[in-house]
Amino acid sequence: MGQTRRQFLKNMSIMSAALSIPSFLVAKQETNGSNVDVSSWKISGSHWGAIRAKVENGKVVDVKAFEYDKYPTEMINGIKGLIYSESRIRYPMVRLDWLKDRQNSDKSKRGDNRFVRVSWQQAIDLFYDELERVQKDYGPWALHTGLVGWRTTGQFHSCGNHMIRAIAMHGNSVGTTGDYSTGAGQVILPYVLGSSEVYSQGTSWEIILKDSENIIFWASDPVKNLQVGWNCETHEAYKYLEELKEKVAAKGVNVICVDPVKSKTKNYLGCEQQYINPQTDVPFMLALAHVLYTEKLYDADFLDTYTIGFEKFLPYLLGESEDKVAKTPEWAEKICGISADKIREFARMLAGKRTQFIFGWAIQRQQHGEQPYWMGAVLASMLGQIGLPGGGISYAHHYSSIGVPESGAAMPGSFPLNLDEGQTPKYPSTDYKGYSSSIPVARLTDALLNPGETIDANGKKVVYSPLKMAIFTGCNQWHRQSERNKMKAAFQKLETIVSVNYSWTATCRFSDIVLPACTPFERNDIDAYGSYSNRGVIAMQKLVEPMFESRSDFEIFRDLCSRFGKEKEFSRGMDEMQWVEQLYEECRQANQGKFDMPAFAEFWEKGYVLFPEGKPWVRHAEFREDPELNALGTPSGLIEIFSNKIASYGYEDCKGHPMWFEKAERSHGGPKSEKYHFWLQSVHPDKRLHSQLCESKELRETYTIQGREPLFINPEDAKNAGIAHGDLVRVYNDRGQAIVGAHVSDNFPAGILRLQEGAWFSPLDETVGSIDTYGDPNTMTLDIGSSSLAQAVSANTCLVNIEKYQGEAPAANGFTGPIEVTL
Ligand SMILES: Nc1nc2c(c(=O)[nH]1)N[C@H]1C(S)=C(S)[C@@H](COP(=O)(O)OP(=O)(O)OC[C@H]3O[C@@H](n4cnc5c(=O)[nH]c(N)nc54)[C@H](O)[C@@H]3O)O[C@H]1N2
Ligand SMILES: Nc1nc2c(c(=O)[nH]1)N[C@H]1C(S)=C(S)[C@@H](COP(=O)(O)OP(=O)(O)OC[C@H]3O[C@@H](n4cnc5c(=O)[nH]c(N)nc54)[C@H](O)[C@@H]3O)O[C@H]1N2
Ligand SMILES: [Mo]
Repeated sequence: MGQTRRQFLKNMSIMSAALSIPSFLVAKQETNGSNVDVSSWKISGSHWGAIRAKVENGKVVDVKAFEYDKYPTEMINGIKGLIYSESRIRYPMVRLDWLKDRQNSDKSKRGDNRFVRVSWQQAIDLFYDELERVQKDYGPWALHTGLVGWRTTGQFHSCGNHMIRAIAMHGNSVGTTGDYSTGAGQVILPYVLGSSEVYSQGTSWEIILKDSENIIFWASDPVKNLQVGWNCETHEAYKYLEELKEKVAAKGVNVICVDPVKSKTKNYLGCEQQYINPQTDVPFMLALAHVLYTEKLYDADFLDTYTIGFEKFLPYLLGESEDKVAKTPEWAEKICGISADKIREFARMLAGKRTQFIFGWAIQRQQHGEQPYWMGAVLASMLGQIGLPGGGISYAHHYSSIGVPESGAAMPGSFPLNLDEGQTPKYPSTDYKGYSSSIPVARLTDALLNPGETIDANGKKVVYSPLKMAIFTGCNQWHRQSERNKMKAAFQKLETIVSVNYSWTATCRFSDIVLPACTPFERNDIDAYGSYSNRGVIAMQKLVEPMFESRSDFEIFRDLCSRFGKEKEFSRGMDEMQWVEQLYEECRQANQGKFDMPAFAEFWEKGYVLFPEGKPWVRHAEFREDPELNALGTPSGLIEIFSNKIASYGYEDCKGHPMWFEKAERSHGGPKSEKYHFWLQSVHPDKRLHSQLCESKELRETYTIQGREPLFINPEDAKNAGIAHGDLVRVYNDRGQAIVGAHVSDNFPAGILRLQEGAWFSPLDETVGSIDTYGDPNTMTLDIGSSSLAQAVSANTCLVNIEKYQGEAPAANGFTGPIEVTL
């Protein structure tokens, strides 16, 4: 994910120093540095923003927001707890059974958490021996490496890059394609709009605030999700959300959240709510299109000039194609739960005014997740406002302050991911024996379980290889992937698993060799300030020395390379500070004549450089102006309502135009809803970044219930199940079960439950089926590909049941690290 996102990052403002802190974001006023002189405090950066830290006697004693961050997040209150967490990996550890029998170990014992402490020397030797064995006995098809996780910020210590480059120095491996975030969206949208859209800069908030009459937040919760960013987050977008709130209060704009639940954004803005049954956005959109068409409210000129294929979609819409079902409001209401009258009213409202659609990503993280995005583009095309100020469609305004104009400044590059020109691996073989050299990222469990099997993916065939060894770093596989019990079985196919992390996650527990990395607060680095706005460059100054025996990923992988004589090739003979300085200097040179940057020493001392804000901008405006000169990247250069290319693949589950496909399981009368009564949504957590910061005890204790992850539940549903706020609940389906704490809230309608992703998987024991004692939703989510096209994660297609937890509950066991044993 980092690499694709980085490609879009190019450009950025002097920020106003006035400090006003909206209470919705920060729990404690003290997190901002307004009333303390923090200029002598060290500076660092994170996904949660830039920080100032006070260090005394080698210990971080206080953390505050960077003085230019006007909207800091409460998550920075978790940083101390992260550095000093009881989950820290202290020493290199090797799983007991693996240490005894190596690749022939009893794999069913993986996850029993019994580990032996070893020296660094021994650990790296074991790691290297395994690489040698796998390349010699098998080949590149037997080794899995993946790098799309949310490793911490910092351009030099981008740990996935260290891992990929070091392993590439040794030999080739099976990598991944796509990511968990936008797996379906990034595959479908290039066919429709000619670019991935999801990681592209969007129309500036300033313009949306000025020109939009309707703003539709569709499955989008920016107030919650803008707390974090891919690079060091600036939180600048909140300024515009604050203005939007004022405009809503003054009735100057019509804002509607289309969402099965009341989101943080809806509650913050005080805007309208359009409830919708989960996973049924496509029927609602089809019915809106039907109204626009039959009432002649659509823009025929726009369709003629800027799109192709509407005429091939129309028979489906009108019920004149194979299925003979007209997609009328009366048809849709039974599925999506919005009355036919309301649908008509909604369509007329959209057409009458300048309308900006803002889509989030959770609706493409479901089965057939390609469809709502494609149908959204069709709807926006029918309204004819794509490319106009305050109109059209966005797929990313909840992400990394997209919509804040780019400064235009160059940002620092990163430690190289690939080999340098002329460098060759020790084992250069590229003979994959007919197997694929990469797999769609969310299909790993399937690949392990079905070696030799061929699947469809985006017009190609992927052949799974019999993987023998896997390396995980900067990601938490046992958080991000669905279906734990399936994983428990699948991982037994691997002979050796290596994990590098600073915290003892479930992924470490289910590994064989575990290496302790240090946190970003224990090393020096440099980062972009603002992932898209390119507002500046921030120093990440080492706050404290690496804890216990931890080392930076750079040192770990350099050490590995030294085992096969490629240490210098890996590091280019430079150390940490030489790299950081070089990345800064290259950036300074790229900006010369355009943006002033001080010499490195001055920058490092001060800790940051800020650039002036860029100019507001309208997405797709150039295309609208001249669709020939500024053609889209689709085969026709136009918006493709019908895609000949997708049609040519002949897939049953993704055809030539957007369609409604029933889900494998769906609440509110859909498949399996008679057996399992609740839809489980596993959205992104409010007070964490996925599984990061879950280990931070103080922060965790601000939301857990009896030490468990909160299960958000409607008051009526809770009452009917005999559950009170604060009770322990068993949540379960055929795939798994977990103990969680009931958080009763009327933000959630009947039949809908929320368990936030990233809750640390804490199984009672290693056996398949044992209960998760903390509340990871991926214990229960469904592991299927979105469709033959994207093969993306489908975690939001998930039904469960609940019951009050009876008897004494076992303690949540995931946060205390390994059980240390001796051989
Ligand atoms: N049910 C459900 N599942 C989901 C989702 C969902 O919506 N619902 N969302 C999906 C999405 S969009 C995403 S992006 C994924 C996220 O999945 P991940 O990216 O795997 O999630 P993180 O918890 O951020 O894991 C990052 C891990 O890297 C470690 N780490 C951080 N910095 C460093 C470092 O410098 N060195 C090393 N060695 N390790 C480091 C952290 O300790 C942490 O364990 O989850 C996916 N899973
Ligand atoms: N605080 C915080 N912010 C984050 C992250 C984090 O972990 N924590 N992670 C970052 C990352 S990696 C990513 S990928 C993005 C994720 O961004 P998204 O995937 O957009 O975020 P979610 O919070 O999962 O879901 C957003 C909204 O979609 C709604 N929704 C779910 N299913 C449906 C549906 O069927 N129909 C409709 N209409 N709405 C639905 C949910 O109720 C929720 O309000 O967030 C980023 N920001
Ligand atoms: Mo993501």
